[in-house]
Amino acid sequence: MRSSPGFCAALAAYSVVGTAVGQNFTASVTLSLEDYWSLYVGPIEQASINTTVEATPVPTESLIPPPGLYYPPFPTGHEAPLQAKNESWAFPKDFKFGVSSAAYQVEGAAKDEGKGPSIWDVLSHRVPGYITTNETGDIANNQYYLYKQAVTHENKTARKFESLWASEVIVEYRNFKKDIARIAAMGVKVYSFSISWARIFPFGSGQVNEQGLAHYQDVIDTCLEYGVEPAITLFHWDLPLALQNSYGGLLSPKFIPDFLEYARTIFTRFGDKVDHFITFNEPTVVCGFYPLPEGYFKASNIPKQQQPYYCGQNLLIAHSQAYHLAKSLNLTAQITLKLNGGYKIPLTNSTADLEAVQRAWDWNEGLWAKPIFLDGDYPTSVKSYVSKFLPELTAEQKAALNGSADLFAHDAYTSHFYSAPDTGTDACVANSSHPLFPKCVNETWAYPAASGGWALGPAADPLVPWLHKATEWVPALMRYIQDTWKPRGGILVTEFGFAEPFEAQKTLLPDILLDQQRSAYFKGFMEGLLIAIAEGTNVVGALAWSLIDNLEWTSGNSVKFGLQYVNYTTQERYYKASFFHFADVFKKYHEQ
Ligand code: PNW
Repeated sequence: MRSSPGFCAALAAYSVVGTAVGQNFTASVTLSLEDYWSLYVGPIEQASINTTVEATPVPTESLIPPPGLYYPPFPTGHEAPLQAKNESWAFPKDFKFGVSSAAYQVEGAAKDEGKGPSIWDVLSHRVPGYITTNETGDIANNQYYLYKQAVTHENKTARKFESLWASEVIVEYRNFKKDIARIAAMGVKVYSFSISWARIFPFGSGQVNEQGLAHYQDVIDTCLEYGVEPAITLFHWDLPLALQNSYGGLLSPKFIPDFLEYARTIFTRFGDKVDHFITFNEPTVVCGFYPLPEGYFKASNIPKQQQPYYCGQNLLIAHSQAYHLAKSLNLTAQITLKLNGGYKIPLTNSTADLEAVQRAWDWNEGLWAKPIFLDGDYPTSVKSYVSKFLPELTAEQKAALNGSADLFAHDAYTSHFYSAPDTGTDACVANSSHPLFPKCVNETWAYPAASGGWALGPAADPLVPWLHKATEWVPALMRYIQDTWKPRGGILVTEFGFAEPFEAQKTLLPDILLDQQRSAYFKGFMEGLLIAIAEGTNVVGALAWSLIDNLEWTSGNSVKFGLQYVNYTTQERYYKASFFHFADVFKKYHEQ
């Protein structure tokens, strides 16, 4: 379809869809990448820094640890404490201790160096209120240009912090912006980030954009230079727009070969330098974005209620094929996908609520985990619904799915209570107009009125209603995953984090940086993992969300998940107290 080699000049024939609700027309036109941007997205904001920064160091002052928590922090074992260091706790030597981010949330440079538009460029620019603050990822943290820090040198003044906060050598940190150096400075071992598919294939498939590949090559090399392991997610929701417009994106099986070609490109270029590839981030969430808002993308005739499951089946098949592709290319990296969800607690001891808990596992984790880790097929309750409309998975597809993950990667933020619908599960399952259909479970974070109606833990920011600190349930969650899906490579917690309440409303830097609730969350969560490990669960790593404040999808910048604050005027980064506390527990309990 495209004729010329350079992307600026590349032309493509695309089906154009109406941009207003009710305006459905189709026409075939020939568009340059520039035209494609103008038609579907419009003008893109530019950051003031729009070339990759040169090295300048970051100040030592930014590495001074915060005062203690209002309760004892992890003791070293040397003080005379009320709480001794727990000698039966340890993170194994090769534990993956890291921080995470995702391309659209941090990169900015939305239209630079040959990148094509993704569906998130449209959602942010064209769909009023889809991001409640009407912000965009045009500039975000400008990480596309600010990731880099050249080789640093030892600084004597900084050395006094060495035993406290840095594992190797503390370097000079005069520059506030360089993301990878700041990861290394905290003694963090892994940086988990995602690649923007539309930077590699501006139209999702077809010709490769070498500039995009060169960028990630340098990000990976910079990580390695700093002793930080890159862990790469191929797809963290920013689908190339052209794939949505030409065939409905993940709703179509045409998605599978395109994803595979993208995966092949990444595996061949970077496979020798990366130990962990994650194919998809949170299938439950990304498939839950379907149906997309009407009028902005190619319309689909798949019933809205069924769209998440069409997406799901294509995603599963694409994942399993990418897994086997990686193996056929002799990659030594571990390959998996990231699921999400918490421990599921029955609201009451009734049989109906216990059944609801099982349904909740089946519909949230099981529909991905059972085929991949157990037997190639959906849980019974899911299958009895999806078999009404989806093509049955073939024997070959099931065989490819079964065993297609080297470890269980899980985004394990919180936990919830589950109960059966008031009308009973069967009545809901039989009624597609029931508001809880097809999952047919109630979810809440509050104990029943008979138990006082308390929240199961302190609430995060009110704009993140799904999130409470429920870290007491972490050992149970880890145990459940291990016992149920028996992952051969153990469990990697790929995201966990907390939106400090009202943080976005704070204006004074010292107040922003002392994020007490997030610190308590990380302390509790890491304790939960230590307990799980001590009890014999194979937890192999923990990657905190997030490296940095970033664009929180539909909430924009109105909620903050960062371990670092970002001043969006200057793009300066500052460590929050929670980052120190997160690093502290690892230092004290990591086996040397
Ligand atoms: C993750 N839930 O999404 C995403 O991977 C990140 O990109 C995002 O910024 C982060 O969590 C914080 O929201 C989730 O409803 C979305 O349980 C929803 C849920 C969990 C994770």
